[in-house]
Amino acid sequence: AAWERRAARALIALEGVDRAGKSTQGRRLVEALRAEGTRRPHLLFPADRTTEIGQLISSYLVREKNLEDHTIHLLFSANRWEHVPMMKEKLHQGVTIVVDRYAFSGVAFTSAKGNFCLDWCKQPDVGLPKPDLILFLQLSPEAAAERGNFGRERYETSSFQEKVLQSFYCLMEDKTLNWKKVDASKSIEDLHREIKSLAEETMQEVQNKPLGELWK
Ligand code: ADP
Ligand code: 2DT
Ligand code: MG
Repeated sequence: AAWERRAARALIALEGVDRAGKSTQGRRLVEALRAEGTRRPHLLFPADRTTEIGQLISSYLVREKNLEDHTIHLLFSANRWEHVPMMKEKLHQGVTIVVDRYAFSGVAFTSAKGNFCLDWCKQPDVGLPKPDLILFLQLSPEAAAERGNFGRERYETSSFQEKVLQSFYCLMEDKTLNWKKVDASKSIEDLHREIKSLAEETMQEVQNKPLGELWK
């Protein structure tokens, strides 16, 4: 239908090290888009801890459960795939989706463990809906560690986060993806304004464009 083609929809991913402000900005962005009349913008946490797979992931992150490194990697990917039918449906209806972390976190965290090649890490997520915009919230691991609640979960050490950051830099070299780096040391409000304007620009640009497939 004509309205479907006219509808501005975008898939926007927020990435960055722990405590960079992804969840804060994801909530703010969706609220702002909604207030401006964008149809039902949707916020999704692909480390969604509510599904059965998500509960396994959650117990791993809080150190209740140990899982072998390949296994947890595949579970994170499965947790994204289980949302794909819903994501496609919403995007086709013209609904913008903001994802708080995506396949890039999957690859960055697992490859930071060492003994994993980037290519192996990417394979399970090949073909996922391709984000129209990936916002990278850039913050030094030292600055991140000074923010609230750091250090409670698995992966939350400055040395590991430093490796994660290096993996993200490798992924950002892929120019087939629309990465935009933003300075996450700014105030919540300033960062929000910047992110909102980048999101709106993208929503305009992707009108009428088909949804792409990630890493394909
Ligand atoms: P993430 O989802 O990236 O881990 P959060 O959005 O949960 O990060 O934010 C982590 C902590 O840092 C929270 O306590 C939040 O209030 C705070 N915070 C978020 N953005 C900023 C900012 N721009 N400046 C200072 N503190 C921030
Ligand atoms: P948050 O609740 O702060 O987002 O923490 N992770 C996440 C992975 O290792 N692989 C993934 O695919 C994803 C999405 C990052 C979730 C933690 O899980 C890590 C931090
Ligand atoms: Mg978060």
